[in-house]
Amino acid sequence: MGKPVVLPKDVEAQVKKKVDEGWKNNAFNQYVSDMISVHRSLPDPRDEWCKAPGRFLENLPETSVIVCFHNEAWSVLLRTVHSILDRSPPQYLKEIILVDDNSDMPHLAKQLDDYMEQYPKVRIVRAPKREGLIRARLMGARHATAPVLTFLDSHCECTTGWLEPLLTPIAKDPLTVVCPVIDVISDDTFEYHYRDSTGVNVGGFDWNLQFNWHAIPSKERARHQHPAEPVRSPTMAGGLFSIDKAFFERLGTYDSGFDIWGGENLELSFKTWMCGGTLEIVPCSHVGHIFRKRSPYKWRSGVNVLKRNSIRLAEVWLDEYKKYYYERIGFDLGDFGDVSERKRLRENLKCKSFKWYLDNVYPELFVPGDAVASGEVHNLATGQCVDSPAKPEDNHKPVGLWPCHKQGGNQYWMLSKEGEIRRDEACMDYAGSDVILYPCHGSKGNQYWEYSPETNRIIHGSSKKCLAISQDRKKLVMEDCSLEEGRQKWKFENYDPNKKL
Ligand code: LR7
Ligand code: MN
Repeated sequence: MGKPVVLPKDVEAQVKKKVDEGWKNNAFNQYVSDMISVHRSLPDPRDEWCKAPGRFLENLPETSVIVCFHNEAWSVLLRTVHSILDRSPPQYLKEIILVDDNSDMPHLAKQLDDYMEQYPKVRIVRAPKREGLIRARLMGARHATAPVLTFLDSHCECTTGWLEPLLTPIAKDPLTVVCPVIDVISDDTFEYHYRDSTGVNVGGFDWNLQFNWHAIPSKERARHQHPAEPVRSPTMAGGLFSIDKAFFERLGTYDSGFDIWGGENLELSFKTWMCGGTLEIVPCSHVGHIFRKRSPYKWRSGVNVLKRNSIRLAEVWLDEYKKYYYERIGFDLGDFGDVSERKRLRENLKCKSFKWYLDNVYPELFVPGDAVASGEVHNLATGQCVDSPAKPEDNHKPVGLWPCHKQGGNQYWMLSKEGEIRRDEACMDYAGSDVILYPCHGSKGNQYWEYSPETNRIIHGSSKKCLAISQDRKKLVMEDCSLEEGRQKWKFENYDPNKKL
């Protein structure tokens, strides 16, 4: 039933060795997975709303489920396959295509062929050389014979009723691309975690072209009567979705120049929206996924694969907005190959502009060009600057100080029209103690700041206190405002009052 397996702390040395080995090879606890049935039962995570009779269409189109893997653990791969076989209405499951992306773990060769022989719906195709997950998926798609493609990672578990809610929106409108809710399977205990539909998030991205999750915007929420209805999402996580095969092909599938991992999820998201489709997350469909803290397999050596994929993506789909990504990689584009064919594809499809996408599909995204001020935030009395790497792990931590260095980087801040001081999705936030970074929430409150280039003060909106450097000059503090106090005087670079709301 998806309950955790917790190993005792004092396992004998031989077991400990196996546990460590499992972690090393897979970046999850393979030892624990091997203890659990490959047919394990799971709780039914759906809202009652989803179970009402007639909620989903009957006579849905068939789907080919494509699962790519490179060196997946035996029990984990089998549990993925069995959860599909055990929990999909047979009339909708045409086949499962396992694409072996040139694995070298011995259990994935003949042993896998022999095992799967008893399941006529399972087909195995093998890449003669390592392709990476994007071209492996394309290989799977070429072998697929059903009108709908469903992609899953090789460490997933489908729950009761997962498939009908995915196929229904596609049956109604084949330009709809749908994703299930992705539940977390613990990488350590294999516990299955899930929440009801009120916890559903939608996908976004930042200007590093990294995918992220958000609360459902209020405007989207207002379109719905019930939280379990499909919600529009600007982007998808990438691994788990269904798409009409003809639509996937019309969109030019993926850029086959994408190597190994990454970027393809944003490519498909952007072009789905920009070229006439809709992307939705379907709260009635739950599929579990093992989230890992590191990638266990080899990437290419000597090339930054993800960066190269992202540049190809930016070149083809981002129009004038690509500069924001390029700024973040120091305009070091390197050799990203030929994208002329992908550009032609976009032209032939007559897709809308990226500006249209931002204005209509993802208006919540902060566009750096709209900032009222940008650059360093310089303390006039001390020559120190507000400084933080602003990485996700810096969220909830105090913002630092460092001598101003004029190199941007950790000292590059933007003042948004809405009065946020931010770097990408991290905002300066004051709730009464330290000035910290916090994911931007867009609701002003503790993230609202007023900068005046005349008084050089930065006044916090809700507390009316002034941003200052402490007496010992070591940290940022909030103080009662005083016009004389140099420690409260700041200069925000590149201030442009015309950009104010
Ligand atoms: O070279 C490779 N060949 C492969 O066949 C590398 C990987 N793979 C397989 C791999 O075995 C796995 O089944 O491809 C699948 C995805 O690889 P993961 O599990 O290492 O990726 P991930 O889960 O960390 O990454 C997410 O982002 C990727 C970007 O390219 C893909 O879109 C993944 O499918 C995607 N996973 C999800 O969306 C699940 C939810 C994660 C989140 C958020
Ligand atoms: Mn994965």
